[in-house]
This record gives sequence, structure tokens and C-alpha cells, in this order.
Amino acid sequence: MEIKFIIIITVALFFIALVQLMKIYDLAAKVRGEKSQEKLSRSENLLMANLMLVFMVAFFGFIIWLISKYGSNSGLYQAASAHGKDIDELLMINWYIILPVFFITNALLFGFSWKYYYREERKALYYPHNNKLEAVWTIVPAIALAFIVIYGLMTWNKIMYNQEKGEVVEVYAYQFGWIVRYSGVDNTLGKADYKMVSSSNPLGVITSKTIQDTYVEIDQRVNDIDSILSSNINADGEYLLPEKKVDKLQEEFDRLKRRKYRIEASIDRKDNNSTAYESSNDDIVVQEIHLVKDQPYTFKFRSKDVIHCPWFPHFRAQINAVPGMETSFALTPTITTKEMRSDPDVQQHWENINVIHNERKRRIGEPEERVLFDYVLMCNKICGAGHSNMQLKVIVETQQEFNQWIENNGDKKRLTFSGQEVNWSKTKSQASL
Ligand SMILES: [Cu+2]
Repeated sequence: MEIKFIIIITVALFFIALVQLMKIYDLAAKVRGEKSQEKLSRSENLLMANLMLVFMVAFFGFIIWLISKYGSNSGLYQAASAHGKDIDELLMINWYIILPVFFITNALLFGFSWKYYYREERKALYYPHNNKLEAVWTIVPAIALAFIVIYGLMTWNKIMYNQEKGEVVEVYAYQFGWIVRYSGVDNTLGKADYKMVSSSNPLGVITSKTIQDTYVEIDQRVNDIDSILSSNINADGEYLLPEKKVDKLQEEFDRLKRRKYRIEASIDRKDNNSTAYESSNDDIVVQEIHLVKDQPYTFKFRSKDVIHCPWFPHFRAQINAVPGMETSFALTPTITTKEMRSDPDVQQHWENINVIHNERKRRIGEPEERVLFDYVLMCNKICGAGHSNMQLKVIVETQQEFNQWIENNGDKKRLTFSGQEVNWSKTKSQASL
């Protein structure tokens, strides 16, 4: 880190020194009464022209090197979802259009600068207008752009509106992490409301139990504040606490009362509560996303605080999670984690990752280990200081393995909103048959 910083400073200072030197050179030339910058000799102009060509070759070489090094195996591998191939095709068609245009236009730009460098005896051709030329360079890009836009729209419609609706899974984004909720046997997520959000109910899910729990939580804090205030009062009715603290407590007191009133008025439906919020009862919250191969899923996204961007790179799926609204997309994973790990591209890439990983491990004196590929959910929007922590492991497996997970680990890690045990895995596997 420090070395990098010193290098940056050195390079910056070098350029500043260079600019200063050039200024001095210029001034010295003026003092000596030599020719000014505007009048360059023919050989100087030729040198500039040749440097243009050198730059073009180096620039093109660098681009080709970049493509060959990072283009073929960028860590995205083959698309692991049903719609992924469409996205990849769309992207590749764009590259097939962009790259030739890039090479042609830049070759013309630098080629012309080289060929027509300034010579005193040459006179530029006065050529103010040509309708044919204007038409060509307007119509050709227009057709190319229209093709890209229409093709993109068709792909978008296909993957957003013509996908099979599947099992509903909610992904809730917050600074900085994800909470995942499966909708359970009824495939319907229970209602949620921000007024219900608390440390024990981070998603704000509504059930008769969470409503009661919230009341208890609010009442407890209200009583706490009440007793703090009433025990710190003197005979004249004056508070013994600093004024600021009293204000703060009273404010919190009012806020809690207001929140309880709002829950009572708009969320708590008293008698029919049990049926209105029934769909929450079999929802479960888990620590990892487990998906069954070839089964369609509908992901729904909410955000607690700022705009996040849930991204499944290997499934080629990404959408913003926006506070106050729900976004969603459907996808069907087509390759299990195990199958992906035996893909030659993945293996080769992870061979390299392990070399770098273990080099670091050795440097800090930790035992070496072998890390394996895993699907991942990441946040693709710089959402704050802990943005890079927003990663969640995703596992794609067979139905059998999925049931096993629910039975072994899923249950231990899950919270039920009803407070009752739901035999989720059995009914789940029956439901999907
Ligand atoms: Cu984020």
C-alpha cells in the first residue's frame, strides 16, 4: 500500500517537473530569439506523425492483450441459468459490432494524422460538404444502433416477462448484508412492514406472534423510560438528569407510543389477524441460498436503507433493490455447484486463484488451504463503507441434496415467524413433485 502510494507520488512529481522543464526550455528559446513553438521543422513534424503510428500499434496491441488475457476466462464462465445464454449472446453481438468499429475508426484517426502531417508545400483540400457522405455516416450507425436496441429489448422482454414463475425467495438488502427468506409450502411470502422492523424481526414480517412480540418490546422500553424519568425527579418536580438527556428520552417515549398506535391502527387486525397474515407462518429465514437445479425461482428484492444491487454473476442476473418498493426477476439455475467445479474453465481459473491465495497465506504465516468455486450473490452498487462485505454463498444442488440440507442444517439455522415448527422439507419435496 505504502509502496504504491510512493510510486504514484513519484510519477506525479515527474510529470510536474517535466512540465516545468518544458516551460523553462520555451522561455530560454524566446530569450535566445529562436523560433517559437508554432514553427516546427519538417523533421519534427515527421517525428510526431511517426509517433502517432507507434502509439496506434501499442494501443491496439494493449487492447488485443487485454482481450486475450481477460476476455476468454474472466471468472464468469459459462452461463449457469436458463436465460444466461441469451444475455451472453446479446453481449457478444455487441462486441462483434463494437470491436471492428473501434479498430477501423482508430486506424483512420491515427493513419490520417500520420499520412497528412504538416508540410509547408502541401495545401489542404477545401471540401466543405458532401450529401452522400453525410447520409452514409448517419444512416449506417442509425441502423446499427437500432439493431442493438431492438435486439436488446427483445432479450429483455424474453428474460423479464416470459420466464416461468417459480418458487418465491425474498432477498432483503441492508447495509451491509443480505437476509434470505423462503416463502415455504404455500409459495407466498408473508406480508411485511417497516413499522414492524426490530432486532428480533429484521424483515418486519407480520404474524400474530411478531405483532405481540413487538408490543412486548415497545412496552418494555416505554416502561424503562418511564421508570428512569420518574426515579430521577425531585420534590419540586424537576428532573435530576441533564436537560438534553431528558429531551432525548421523552422523544423516544413519544416515538414508541406513536409506533405502537400505528401498528394497532393499520397492521393489527385483531380477530382475523390469524388468516390475514397466515402466509408468513411457513416462511423461513436462512443463512445461505440453496437452489434446486432446473427448478424455476422468482426472486423478490427489498432494501432496508439505500439502493443496493443484488447480482448473481454466474446466473447473469442483476436488479436494483430500492427502499420502499419491491423489485423482482425470475431465473432457473441449470448447473449444480458440483458440476460447475468440474468445468475445465473453472478448474483452471481456481488453480490460479489458489496459487495467489496461498502465497498470501504463507506471507502472513497461516496454513495453506484449497478454496473451491462457489456461486455467489454480490452487491453491485457502491452502497457504503461495508459494500464489499455484501457477499452471500449460493449453492445449486439436486432436490435430494436440498431436502437433506433442510433436514440437517436448514432447520438449525432457520427462524420461524409463527413460533411453531413447520415440517417444511417433506411437504416441500412433495409440492415440487
Ligand atoms: Cu449494497
